[in-house]
Amino acid sequence: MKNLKYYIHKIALVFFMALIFGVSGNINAKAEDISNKYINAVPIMTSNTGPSGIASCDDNWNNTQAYKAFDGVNSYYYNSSYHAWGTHNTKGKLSYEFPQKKVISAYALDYNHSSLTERPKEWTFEGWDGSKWVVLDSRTVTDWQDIDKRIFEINNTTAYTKYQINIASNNGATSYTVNLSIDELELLEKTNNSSISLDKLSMNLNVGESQQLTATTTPASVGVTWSSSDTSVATVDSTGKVTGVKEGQAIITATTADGLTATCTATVTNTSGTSGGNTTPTNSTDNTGGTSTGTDETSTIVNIAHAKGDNTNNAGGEVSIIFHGTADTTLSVVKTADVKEVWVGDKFIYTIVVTNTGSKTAKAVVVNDTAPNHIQFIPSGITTTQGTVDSTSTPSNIVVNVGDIPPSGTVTIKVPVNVVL
Ligand SMILES: [Ca+2]
Repeated sequence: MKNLKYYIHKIALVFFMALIFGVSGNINAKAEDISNKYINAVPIMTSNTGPSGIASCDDNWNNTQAYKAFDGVNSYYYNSSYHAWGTHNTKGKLSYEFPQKKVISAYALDYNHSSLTERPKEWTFEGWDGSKWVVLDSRTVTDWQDIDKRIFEINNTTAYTKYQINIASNNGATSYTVNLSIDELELLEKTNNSSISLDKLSMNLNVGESQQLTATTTPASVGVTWSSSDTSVATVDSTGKVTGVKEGQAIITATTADGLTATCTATVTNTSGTSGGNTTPTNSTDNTGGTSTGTDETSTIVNIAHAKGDNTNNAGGEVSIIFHGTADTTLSVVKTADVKEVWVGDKFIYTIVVTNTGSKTAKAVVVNDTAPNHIQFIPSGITTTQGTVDSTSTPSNIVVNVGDIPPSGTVTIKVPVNVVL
């Protein structure tokens, strides 16, 4: 019966919408599909603190704790258990705190058969800015339907860690054990807030060998499709499993439904092991050349980082420092590697130490480092004792906004890298 009722409700809703569009003419002939525009940012909660974040409220009845409005079940009572947040009061506050800031662009209240008089009538939706609640939305709803999911879009572009619905009144219940309830509350992110990354920037595999690539997406449920730039070298299946076909290099691309991509370079070698060779990064004292000195078997990696401030010269590695007319302080850059010799597939760390050797503060110093052959930076792993990694950083070029460096001041930046063929 429940399914039939739901089906009839859906038909009625579709008909109602068709009627609205018929009356309003062709201006909005196509309804916006809101369900694809947003995704619930709250995980299915199994307690007030698990699996992540914190559900809380100002008051609840024993069996209708705060997290039950986030437990993925849009019913008050289902399968012999309570699945809604509820309080005896006719007003109340229900909140969810994320582990990190999120831009919530809409929220949804979802009910399935529960009492209409227990549902919120007047409320505000709020975000916690660290010192006070900021009202993001105000509503009055008196026409709740038996099965009803309402999505409220809000014009919010600020990231908050904590959001709450602050309900001032219900739709009339006063004599129940629970007079105010929420079957399910969703905090919705725009799906175009999505991102994708892969667990490997590069991989090496023999002909016939397979390795798994794993994509991490935000939101977590964004669908991923996989492709190879050269399926005669390496193929990839629908789960991200890469298989070597013949010697060579192919770019494996993971693409989200929104069209965002992340790539991994797959290098396929023969099982004989004669190809590949080694590469040697040098420390700064060896930074005398910029060209490959080896054959296919070996070569030397020379990498020079540069630092420049608004009022400084452009300094790099062991190269001589060039003065410009307006420069009034000097920087030095010393770059070292934590290894002397590497093989394809290795990881190691470059350390860049920028020192102000002049007598005035170097202003707005930016460190720039372009990857040489065989090196892929790992921007997400970069650490700096001062400043931040610029968001434009890529595996082939990193930018660190160090900021001001006083005379004799030093900044140390550590850059993890992958060695690729
Ligand atoms: Ca629920």
